[in-house]
Amino acid sequence: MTPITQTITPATPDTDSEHVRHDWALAEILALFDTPLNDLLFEAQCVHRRHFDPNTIQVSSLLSIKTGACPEDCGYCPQSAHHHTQLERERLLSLDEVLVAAKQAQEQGATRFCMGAAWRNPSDTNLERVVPMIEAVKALGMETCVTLGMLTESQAARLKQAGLDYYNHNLDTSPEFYGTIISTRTYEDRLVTLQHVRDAGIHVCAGGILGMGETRNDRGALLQQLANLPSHPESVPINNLVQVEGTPLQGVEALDPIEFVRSIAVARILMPRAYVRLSAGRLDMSDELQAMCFFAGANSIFYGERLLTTDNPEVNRDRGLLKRLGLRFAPAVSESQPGQ
Ligand code: SAM
Ligand code: DTB
Ligand code: SF4
Repeated sequence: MTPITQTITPATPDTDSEHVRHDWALAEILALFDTPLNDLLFEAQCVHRRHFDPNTIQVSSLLSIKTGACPEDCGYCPQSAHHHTQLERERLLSLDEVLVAAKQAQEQGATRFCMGAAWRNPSDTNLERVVPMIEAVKALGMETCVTLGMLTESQAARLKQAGLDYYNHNLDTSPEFYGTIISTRTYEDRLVTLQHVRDAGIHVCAGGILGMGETRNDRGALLQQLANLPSHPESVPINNLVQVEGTPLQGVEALDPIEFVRSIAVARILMPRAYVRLSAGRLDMSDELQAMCFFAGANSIFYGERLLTTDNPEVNRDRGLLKRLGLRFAPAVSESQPGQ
């Protein structure tokens, strides 16, 4: 099948003042959620086409560089020391181990390599051990992303100096629902870390998790928080909760898949220039559901058989799916597009 290569010409000029807002009211967002699905998808697809090639998907691979025994109590997370999961804790991987994984991801077609550590925050010593990993992965020609927990201003500056492209730090849910999921750090702590990352000039990757038992208002309020940041995150991962035995959220009622699609569409409309990533949870999604998410404006995925500690679809399944949908892997953004 030949993928469509033509990008639709913008119907209106693509200026910030016209399309990119930072003053969304919750009522406006809930009105979008309430829109008949066909209308919502049509609007999201129009917004998407004004800002992106609709047939290209950004592809990132993940590696857990330090697994388990995390002091935080995030209710969804298998890596929290507060929960009794089957996970083996592991020390920080060596530079060689990281490079082997990055090269393999690159050979499979990933253009960004994301390294995650189960830390509340990195110590300065640990940060210096991650710096050579960032430098080495970058030297392969891949974009780099790390997620290490909370950062100070000087740590963010150090990561920028190391050449880091993206820092992932999620808001996870609405400010109102947050306290029922995590007690060991505040929403404000997360916003401060995002500010340090932004101020250091590192691209921000920030999103959340759906399907944790939150209401539609909470989903809307999460997207409102993200869209009303001083600048939109360049990357917005929308995770569907991966339920892991031994975590407090194991057994929570799964989210209606159509509501998940609606959430993607609303994220696309609120943050027109952001890469919206269909993140954790794809393993349990049908090809048709994923296709709807792409139509709703998701244009990025985690690719590779492992997320951090749980499984992701096999690369052959993903390759087959993208081929059937006529979607192409995007080259590294730095090669193809000006900064957002
Ligand atoms: N410890 C760092 C932190 O929390 O910022 C970095 C790693 S942490 C695992 C990164 C993100 O993974 C979390 O913020 C959360 O959004 C997501 N995550 C963790 N467990 C998940 C699960 N079971 N299902 C979906 N997303 C999950
Ligand atoms: C994000 O939003 N999702 C990724 C990444 N950022 C670090 C992590 C998903 C983790 C899913 C559960 C696991 O594999 O441990
Ligand atoms: Fe620790 Fe991050 Fe998991 Fe929370 S999400 S328990 S901070 S690894």
